[in-house]
Amino acid sequence: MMTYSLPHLFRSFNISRRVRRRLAALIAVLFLGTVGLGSTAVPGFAASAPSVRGSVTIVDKEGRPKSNHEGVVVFLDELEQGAVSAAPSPLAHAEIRQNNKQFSPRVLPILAGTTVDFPNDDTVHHNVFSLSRTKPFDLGIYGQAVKKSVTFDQPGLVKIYCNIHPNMVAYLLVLANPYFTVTDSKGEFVIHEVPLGVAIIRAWHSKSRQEAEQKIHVTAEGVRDIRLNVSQDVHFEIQEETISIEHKNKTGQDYPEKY
Ligand SMILES: [Cu+2]
Repeated sequence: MMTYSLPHLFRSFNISRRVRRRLAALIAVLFLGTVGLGSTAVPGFAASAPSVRGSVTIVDKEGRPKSNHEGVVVFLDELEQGAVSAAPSPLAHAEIRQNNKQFSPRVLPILAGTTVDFPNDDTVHHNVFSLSRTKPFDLGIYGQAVKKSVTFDQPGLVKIYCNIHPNMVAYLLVLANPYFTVTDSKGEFVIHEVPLGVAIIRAWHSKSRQEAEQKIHVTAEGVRDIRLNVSQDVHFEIQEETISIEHKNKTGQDYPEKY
């Protein structure tokens, strides 16, 4: 149905989310006006789907809050049946660049089915690879301005390395639905236009072995006025652990001392 789709109709145009929402609200008003329902909510018709917002506090091993809380992936899981099929389709391409001998971004959530491009911005060569169960691949050695791509069909974590530079690491989280985001430096997040119903919200941090999770019930209760957005507040605290990024190269050997 049209439950969450209105704002997405405008996604293909190059206009901001705020403008899209305004347009969606306006069209919903027109729709309600046309059929003469006034302010009565139509069952299953949440013109402006609710958002889930909240914050993540990253604490160090002593329990002290860190100064920067960015890079935590927050996503919805275990959605009710039908919610995922109503979800918008994925971005065709995402990107992890090789820049200054680092991957950028270092943490990237994507929807399963998305193709990720790996352009090399550096003057040195890189060899991007992964031995992950989710998606093993080896892009071979390539130099500046070359871009290679991989499509990730299966949900799961993909740790990505460079076979030449052992300090290069990226974490790609391939997710089964598009309801995900990454925290900003304050640890704040918002997942827009989420489906109604019960779901699990999870927070994943590369420096914690355990995902934080919480059950939420997204409701449209009180969404009589379609300009209103119901939002839920969720707070997580994640404690960092010592997780070594040490790993073998793509053939299972140690990296040479000099590289
Ligand atoms: Cu490299």
